[in-house]
Amino acid sequence: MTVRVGVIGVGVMGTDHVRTLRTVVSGATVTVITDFDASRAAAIAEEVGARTVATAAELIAAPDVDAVIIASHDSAHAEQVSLCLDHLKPVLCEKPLAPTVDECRDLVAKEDALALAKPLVSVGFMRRFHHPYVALADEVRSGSIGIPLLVRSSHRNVSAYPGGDSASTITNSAIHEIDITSWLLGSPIVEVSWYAPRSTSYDTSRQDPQVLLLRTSDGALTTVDVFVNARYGYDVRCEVVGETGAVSLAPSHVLTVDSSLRSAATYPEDWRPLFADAYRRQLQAWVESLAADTPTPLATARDGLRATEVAAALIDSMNNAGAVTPVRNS
Ligand code: ISE
Repeated sequence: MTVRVGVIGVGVMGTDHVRTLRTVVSGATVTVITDFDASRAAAIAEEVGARTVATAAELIAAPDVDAVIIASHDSAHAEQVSLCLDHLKPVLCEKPLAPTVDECRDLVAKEDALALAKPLVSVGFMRRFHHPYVALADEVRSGSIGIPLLVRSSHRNVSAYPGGDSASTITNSAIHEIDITSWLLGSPIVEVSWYAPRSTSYDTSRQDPQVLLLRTSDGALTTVDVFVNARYGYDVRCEVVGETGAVSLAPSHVLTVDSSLRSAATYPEDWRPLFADAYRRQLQAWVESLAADTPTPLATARDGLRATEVAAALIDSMNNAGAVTPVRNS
């Protein structure tokens, strides 16, 4: 069976998903595309032999769409996922599931009320499919570094999307660190606090960088620095420090150039080269689960809700002078 996929939103990520499905994922074909920019939708549709429709609602209802990918603006996710649930269509929604806890809670409740044998909603926390993170998690679970005590993570982008603010740094970028921290440690985040150094002059629309402290229920403490206008390159770091050792991701370099008595590392400009294989593996796993009618191996709507609950606690802390803030679970 070939899974016929409709893609909502063909900006940076949606276009990447369309091309990944077309070139390196088996068992799926992109049949329908929509974007608020009709010419952008038409160009990518022509590239892969898909058709376009004017709205997300039309795409979700289309008879030649078996499953939907949502890569639209974060603020549109909740409404579009909800429509997929109305039509009983499996959906892979890019992170965050939605920027607010209320929206995520409603989606989880709506999916639960359908009482289906398998969830329809998957969330694109693709780092769970990134081989180095999987190896890091395996090493931690093997016990080789003893009980984990500290995690030190960094998330750096070259420049932020226009139109964001300090809260969207958390709901759009740091949300990856939130999900991967509890996934790596196998322990939920129960308490957070937010800190700010002097802010970069390159972006006056938000506090940047931000420093986040995440305490998991196992007692480990994670520090995250998230800097979305770091200029020098796309860079993700993670080290887990345990009682008897430490383990960390290899650097995010795509190249190291040795020349003229110097060694220079080259960073990617954004996350796509670094996580290309993770996106491929995530899409392949999703398509295979749909074809085999087995439960999604991706993050679920409830995982999306948990991450947004932590993001909400961080935003509360940000608005309360960095107060230590418990994570409220729905
Ligand atoms: C973007 O949406 C992503 O998902 C990237 O992985 C992340 O690094 C970036 O900060 C986000 O804006």
